[in-house]
Amino acid sequence: MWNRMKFCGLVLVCVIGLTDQSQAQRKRVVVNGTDCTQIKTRLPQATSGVYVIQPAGVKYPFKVYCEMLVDGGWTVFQRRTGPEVLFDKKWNQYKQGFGNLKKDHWLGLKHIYALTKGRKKNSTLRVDLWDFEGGTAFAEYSDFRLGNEGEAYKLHIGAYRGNAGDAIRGTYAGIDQNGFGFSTSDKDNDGCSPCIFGDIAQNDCSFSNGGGWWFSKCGSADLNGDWHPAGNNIFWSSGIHWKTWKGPAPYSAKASRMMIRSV
Ligand SMILES: [Ca+2]
Repeated sequence: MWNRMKFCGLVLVCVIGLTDQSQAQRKRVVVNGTDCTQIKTRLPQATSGVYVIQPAGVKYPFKVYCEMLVDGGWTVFQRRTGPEVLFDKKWNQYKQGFGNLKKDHWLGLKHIYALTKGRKKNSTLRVDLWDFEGGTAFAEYSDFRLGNEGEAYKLHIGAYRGNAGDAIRGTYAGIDQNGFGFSTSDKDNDGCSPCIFGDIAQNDCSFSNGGGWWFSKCGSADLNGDWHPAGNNIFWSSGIHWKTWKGPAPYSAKASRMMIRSV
C-alpha cells in the first residue's frame, strides 16, 4: 500500500485505486451455485468439500461444506465430532456462524435462513447421529425453514421420517420445538418463565442444556450442548442429546451432523 501511495499525487486517486482493487478482488470470487443441491445436480461427479454458494436474494456469497451423497447434494450447517470447537456461544456467534467448515462448525442462523427462505423454496432437513458403540441413526424432516431474525429464527419442520425418533416434537406432549424461536444464553425464547420439572424451577434452557437451540420448555433435542468423551457421556444435562434415540438417562452422542437438501 505504501508503495502505491508514493506514486499517487493525490490522496483521492489512491483511495479510488484501492477501492477499485477491492471490488476487483470481490468479483474474482467464483460462486459454485445457489446451494449444494444445485451444484450436485449440475455436476453429478462433484465430490464432498467446501464450495462457495449464493442463495437467491443474498447479497454476498459464502462458503459451506457440501456432503455430496447419492441422493443429492446436502448443505451442512452443523457438525460435532469432538471437544475442539466450543458451542457455548452467544446470539451473535450463532447468527454469524463459527468453527471450521471442514471439521466442527455451525454455519450461522442467517445463512440457514437464507438457504430456506422464499415461497418457492422447499428444503429437507437431515440429522445424522453416531454413538460410541458403533451405531448410527437419522431423522429427516420435510418443509424445513426458519423465520427471520425478528422472529428469532423460529423453527419450522414438516413430516418426520427416520430411525432416531422425532426428538424435535419431543418424548412427551407440550415440549414440541417446532414453532419455537432460537435461544442462546443471552437471548431467551425458551417458553420457561419458569418451567417446573419435579422440584426444579427452570428459567433458562440454554444455560442448563448448553449452547444455542430452538428450546421449548426445554424439549428433547439439543445437538449444540457440551461434547463428552466415551465412557463419560451419560447423565450430563448439557450434551449432544436426541432423547427419542437414547434414554431414559441423557446420552450424549459421539458425533452429529445437520444438513439441508433443497427440493
Ligand atoms: Ca426462559
